[in-house]
Formats: sequence, structure tokens, C-alpha cells
Amino acid sequence: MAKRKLSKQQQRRISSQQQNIIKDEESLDKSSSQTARVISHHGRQLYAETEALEKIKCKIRQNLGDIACGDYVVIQTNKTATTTPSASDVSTNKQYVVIAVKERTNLLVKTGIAGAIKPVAANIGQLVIVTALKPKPNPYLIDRYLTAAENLPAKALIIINKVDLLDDETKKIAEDLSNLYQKIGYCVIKASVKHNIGITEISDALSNTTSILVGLSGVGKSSIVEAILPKEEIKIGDVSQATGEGKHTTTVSAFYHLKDNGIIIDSPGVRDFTPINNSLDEITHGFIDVRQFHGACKFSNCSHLKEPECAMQQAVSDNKLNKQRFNNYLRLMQEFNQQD
Ligand SMILES: Nc1nc2c(ncn2[C@@H]2O[C@H](COP(=O)(O)OP(=O)(O)OP(=O)(O)O)[C@@H](O)[C@H]2O)c(=O)[nH]1
Ligand SMILES: [Mg+2]
Ligand SMILES: [Zn+2]
Repeated sequence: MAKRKLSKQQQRRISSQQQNIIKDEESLDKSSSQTARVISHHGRQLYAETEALEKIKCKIRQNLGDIACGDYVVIQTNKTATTTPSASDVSTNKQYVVIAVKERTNLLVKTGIAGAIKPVAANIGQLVIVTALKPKPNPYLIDRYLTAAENLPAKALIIINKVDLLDDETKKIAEDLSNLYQKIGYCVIKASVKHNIGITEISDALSNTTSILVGLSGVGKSSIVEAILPKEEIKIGDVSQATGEGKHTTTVSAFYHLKDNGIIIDSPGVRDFTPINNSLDEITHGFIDVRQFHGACKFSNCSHLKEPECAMQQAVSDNKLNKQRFNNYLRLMQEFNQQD
């Protein structure tokens, strides 16, 4: 099973990385250094955008730890460079070196192979959870993303894409999903990139913040970016006819400017997503409908499974708490408890 909490070793790694995050810029030589934001980052390759909106390719000083798309970094200009950067110079080999990562407001991470923690994006204001009818929506995945959003903290927006593919059965699934999350208090937009439905609404919901599109491969994240940014060139992939799954077309997170100071980060689709929770309290905090009953049970250490006078069980019986959400909450708690 994928890791759902940090091991001691991972905690040590993350805290040692914090030492590389710069808090005091007074010591920097202002004439040869500047702040930029990471547009995309893959291995030793990093593109950043300066405050003057110039895109530059950078090397990375060793031992800086993880750097994510959306990070603010300090870039030093190599003094031997003779030309100035320009927007069209992305592919030329200029001498810019990332020497520090600035303190983050938050960092979205996911678990990779063998439980390794991988950064997805930093300094996020809104998590946009994209789901579609093909591949099939997975409410447990949506709930795990919502948990991550609540704990970042960041706003959350749910998009149900590909409504053009709805038949009578899937129409009901989409309606139920939309009603459930809207009732809890989340904004849900039903969209079709193909039929230009919901695109203006999405565009409006992304203003004045940095948002990241997350979800399974093939749900249409890059297609949504392309629809709100018609001039950008974005790779759009097929959904495999055999499996109905996406083909993992986007391989690196990358960000784009939108109208009204919005920034959107397109991220590679996932097969699964595991929020990293450090405590049961974080899981409870991640469920905005469940957490209002926290502390109201008869027993302060109530597991909400079989105890008498459990406020959460009661709320489910009274239809004040959605049963599926409550079950997903218990499932995430149980998976957390099963870890070492
Ligand atoms: N019918 C229909 N197809 C769509 C819609 N939006 C996207 N698609 C198709 O879905 C497929 C996958 O789209 P992408 O935008 O590449 O999906 P993605 O979520 O970015 O996938 P990854 O990059 O692999 O994570 C493409 O064939 C799109 O043309 C839609 O609204 N309706
Ligand atoms: Mg994509
Ligand atoms: Zn209880």
C-alpha cells in the first residue's frame, strides 16, 4: 500500500531541505541575482520566469533539495554571460544558476515509487480537481484531493469534464457528484472542452490566484488549459480505447498565465493520489463536513465505528452527513492507522 504518512527518515529529509530555503535576502548581491518563479522543472532542467516575465533556462546549484513548479527561486547570473535574456531565448544556453529556494506558503506532494515523496507544485492558492465520465469518476480520489486542499491550505474547485459524453446513466452519476459536493460547500463546474461548456466559468474561477489542475490521466486537464489559453501549445493525448485510461501525455508540471492575474499549473495525470497526512487530526480537518462533528461524540477517543452516542454515526442516520463521504473518511483513517 502507498505511504500515507511520513517516516522519520522522510521528515528528516524534508527538514534538512528547509535549511536550503532562503529567508534572508540581505546577504545577496542584488546586481547579479534576481527572483524568478519556476515554470517547469524536470531533473536538472529548470525553466523560470523573471519578474519582467522573461523565460530563462537555469542550472541548479547542488544540494538545493527538491524544487517544484511554482517555487520562487533566487537566480544568479553568471558574469561571463554577454547577452541579456529575452523571451525568445528559452532554448539558448544562458548562464543562470538557481542558488536558493524562497520560503514556500505550501507544497503539494505526492507519493511516488516505493513511497518516495515527490513535490508536485509550490505556492498553490487553489486545487482544481478534474474528473470526467471517461475515465470513470472516483469519489474516494476526489475526497483525498479535497483532504490535501484543506490541509495545504488551498481553495478547492471540482470540474466534471466531458459532459458531452453523458448518457442517461452517466448523467445521473454526474448530477449526484455535483449535488454532493455543492451541498458540502464546494464549487463544482460541469464542463465540456469539446462543446465549449463551462469554459468561461472555469476561466473566471481561476483569476487572481495560482491554481493547479490535478486528476487522473486523460480527464482533460491539458485540454482545459488549451481551451482557456488558445494560443499556448499544449500536448493533448488520447484516451486508450482498450482501457479507457489516459496515456499520461503530460509528464512535467508547467504553468501558464491567465487573464486577471490567474496562473494555472497543468500537472501530469496520476493513477492514484495519496495525501500525506501526519496525524488523524489532519484527516479529520480534510473533511469539511465531517469535522464539524469532531469532539461531539460521547467518548473523546471515539473511532466512529461502533461506540455508542457517536455524533458522526448519528449525523449519518439523520442525513446530516453523507454516508459515502463518511465511509471515505473512515477508510482514510483506517489506512493511516495500518501504517507503521
Ligand atoms: N469527448 C470529450 N473529450 C475530451 C474533452 N476534453 C478532453 N477530451 C479528450 O480527452 C483526451 C485526453 O485529454 P488531455 O487533455 O490530454 O488529458 P490530461 O488530463 O491532460 O491527461 P494527462 O496529461 O495524461 O494527465 C484527449 O483525447 C482529449 O481530446 C471533452 O470535453 N469531451
Ligand atoms: Mg495533460
Ligand atoms: Zn464518534
